[in-house]
Amino acid sequence: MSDQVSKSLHARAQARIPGGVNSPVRAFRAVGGDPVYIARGEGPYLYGADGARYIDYVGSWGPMVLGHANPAITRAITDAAALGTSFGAPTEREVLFAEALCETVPGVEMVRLCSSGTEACMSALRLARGFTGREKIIKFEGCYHGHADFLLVKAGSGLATMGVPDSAGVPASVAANTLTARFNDLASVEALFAAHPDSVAAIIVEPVVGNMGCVAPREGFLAGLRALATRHGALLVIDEVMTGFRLGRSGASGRYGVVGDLITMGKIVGGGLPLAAFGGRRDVMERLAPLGPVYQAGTLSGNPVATAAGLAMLEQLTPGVYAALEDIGAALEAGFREAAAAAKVRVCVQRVGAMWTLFFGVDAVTDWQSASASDTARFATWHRAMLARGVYLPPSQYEAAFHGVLHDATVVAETLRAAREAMAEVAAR
Ligand code: HOZ
Repeated sequence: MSDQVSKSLHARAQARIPGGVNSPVRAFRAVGGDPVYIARGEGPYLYGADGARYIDYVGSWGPMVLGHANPAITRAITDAAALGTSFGAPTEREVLFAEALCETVPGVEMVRLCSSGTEACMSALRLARGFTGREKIIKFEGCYHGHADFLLVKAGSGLATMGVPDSAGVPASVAANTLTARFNDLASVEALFAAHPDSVAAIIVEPVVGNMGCVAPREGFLAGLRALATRHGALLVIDEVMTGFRLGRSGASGRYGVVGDLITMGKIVGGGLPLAAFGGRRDVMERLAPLGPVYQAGTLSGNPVATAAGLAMLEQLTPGVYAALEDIGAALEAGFREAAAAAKVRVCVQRVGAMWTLFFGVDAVTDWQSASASDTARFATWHRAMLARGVYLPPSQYEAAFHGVLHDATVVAETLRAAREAMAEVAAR
């Protein structure tokens, strides 16, 4: 598909926006070619600026579990916007939203709304530091929790994609308080606690990693983190920005039966608008200003239009949605495996519910070491071959793909037809 409109828009964008994009992974640098400029979305489809239709497996990097332009969400947004778009003062919808999150997400007794996953993680960790009086944070290599300075250490997502896991501009003194462990390796976490006694405020973890591609926790890993955090007087912060309301109504916490002290949420909770949240234990949350000394704020936090979209999203997330997501995921997974086997392409298909990744050239991915061994050149060929056949995948080996409930049998069949041809193209390279 040659998209001259996108090409020309991208040339103009690059003159005025660094790299032509407002978030680095959108630039398609890891897969070659120009990004597709999107004119509109409808259900499981995106339509490019030149009118071409794509089956969308990026889903705005997670939120579009009900598809694009969901009628109830669109109605809620327009109704709310007609009453005013921002007040910087409390509204009833914030209360309803907070109540809904507390009723649904394990461990959430109180919640504070903000506007992005970055803010949610940054604020939750400030709170953890304020609550414990400790400074160090343990994160996992290849995990990504937004772009706050102290979290850009051995980070996944766009940093892993560009091969620069640490960012310039982060003071060494700030990064020094971030300790990194190996995902799925409890011994590496224990070693950090042993080396830094009484100084770790929190462990933060993506319970199912999406930011090095999709990587599931080993049996017992999350429970082990829970036990280690408790034993060492640190808080467990579960980053459910990607997994929240995707891996079930109660997120990964519910799916794996682990309760964090703090939980961060974003993406799906906002119904596609800028809304995120962090919440957890009442005694911890009560340390936030104005009740406590830990400051956190935002003009657009709890925005009336965003909470309207979020509530309209949450109302539609029934058990039937999750059953459908699981069935669609299973069909895609089986089809991708068959396509790879038929073309004799070495690939490992990893999926948890409605998030998945095809890692090329490896047999299993359990942590950043194994993820980074994958064949990114083959991934790039696969990406381009799928895009040429109208299937829009995340433009990086190190980003999970997401399907929604509207990726029905017809859409899956079309995807798998493209996959069989694309795998043959990968094999031929
Ligand atoms: N951080 C997002 C993926 N892990 C990418 C956001 C974007 O580029 O829109």
